[in-house]
This record gives sequence, C-alpha cells and structure tokens, in this order.
Amino acid sequence: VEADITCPMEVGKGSNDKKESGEHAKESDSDDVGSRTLAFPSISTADFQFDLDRASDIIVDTAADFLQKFDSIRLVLVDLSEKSRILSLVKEKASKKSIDCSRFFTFVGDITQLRTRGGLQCSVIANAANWRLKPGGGGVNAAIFSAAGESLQHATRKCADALRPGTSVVVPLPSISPLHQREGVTHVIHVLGPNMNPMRPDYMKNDYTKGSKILHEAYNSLFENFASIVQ
Ligand code: AR6
Repeated sequence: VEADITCPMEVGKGSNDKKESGEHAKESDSDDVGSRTLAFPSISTADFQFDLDRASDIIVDTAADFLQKFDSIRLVLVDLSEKSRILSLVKEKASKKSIDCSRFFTFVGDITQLRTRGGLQCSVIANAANWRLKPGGGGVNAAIFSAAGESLQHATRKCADALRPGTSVVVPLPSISPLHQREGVTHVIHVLGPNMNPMRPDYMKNDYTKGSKILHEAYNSLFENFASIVQ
C-alpha cells in the first residue's frame, strides 16, 4: 500500500513544503489526535455509482460545516489509489474553501491498514455499508468486515439489524478484533448512502435531487455520530 498524505490547502505548492510530505502525519500523530480522528471512504461513489463531481461537493461542504462546529477533531478521506478521482476532486474543492488542512485531508491507503502501512492513527473508521449490514459484497465493506473478523459481525448485530439510506450506526469494535489490536481501531461507523446502481436494492433511478439529499444526510449522520464518540 502506497500511503501518501496530501494537504488540500497546499495543492500546487513546492514539494519542500512540510505539509505536503509524510512529516505532517508523524508530527501530529500522537495517540491523542488519533483518538479524535475519523477515517472515511467516499460513500456511494464506487459500487453505488453516485456521480463523483456532486459527491465531492457534498463531502467538502459537509466536512467544512462540521469542522466549524467541533474543535479538535480530524477528518481524513481515504481511497486506495493515488489516481483516485474523488480524492483529486475533494482536494481541489477543499483548497478553494478556507478549510484547515491539518483537520481535513485526503490519504491514499487501505482503510484497514492505516496505522501499520500508512503511519496514520485513526481510532474511528467509517464503512460504506449495505442496508442489511452484511459482510462481503465488495469494496470497503468486504475489506473492513474481513480485516475485523467475526467479532465485528456480532458487535454490529447488537447495534442494528438494518440501515436506512442516509443514516449511520456506531459499532464499538471489541478488543479481540484484529483490526482493534493491530490498527487501534476502537469504533466502526457503518453508513448507508444512496444507491444509483440499478443492480442493487433501492436504486434511485438517477434522481439526484433525492440522491444528493440522502448523501448529505449520510455524511451529517456519520460526522454527528463521530462527534458523539469523541465528546
Ligand atoms: N480502503 C479504502 N478505500 C476503499 C477500500 C479500502 N480497502 N476499498 C474500497 N475503497 P464502495 P459504495 C473505496 O464500492 O459505492 C459494497 O458491496 C472505493 O475506491 O465500497 O458506497 C457494500 O456491501 C470508493 O472510493 O462503496 C454495498 O452494497 C469507496 O471506498 C456497496 O458496496 C466506496 O466504494 C456500497 O457501495
């Protein structure tokens, strides 16, 4: 996994700017900040086929509002590849707003290996879940359930049986979970975004008025739930 930290506010600046290098991660990577950090994937934009340009606006707007309301928390949008278009769009749009890039940035890496492979401590991670909260399927849901082991399935069942689009649920990750032990992940927040893929349940038939509203609600729910853990 190629982990690379990028600072939305610093896009296009010189490469010797320390905020563009890995130093930035190590500098602020105390356990303390790690316990106030949420790492999240882009909800609905891969298997669920939500438009990337619209999704990036929603991510940046919702994150900016949230950061204004809560001090001392950090949000990290994660994707697997340096070529991720959603990461580029979010970086570009975040740089146009006055968002503090030490509190909101993008990161290339596997969300299940952020500490061990990326040197980034994030105690809370979000999952782009399915409505039944089932393991497998594909994408980040399959990766998180697989890395966390069976204890995540049991812990999830204690919290909820299903999710409505636009909502999320916090699941405390048992300390026996390999994801807890290895990566220091204490909570997984399952989020269900709008589905634009005709092959999946609850297909929204290209209705972006409704879809955008639901994606916005999904991120609000995710961030509010994260704040409730941290506070
Ligand atoms: N680490 C970081 N990011 C990842 C990883 C990973 N290991 N794996 C994927 N991504 P998706 P959705 C990125 O498809 O569109 C599942 O089958 C990926 O590149 O996981 O909300 C569920 O069961 C993309 O940017 O979620 C649902 O049925 C982002 O994570 C359905 O897919 C989300 O992609 C949910 O679809």
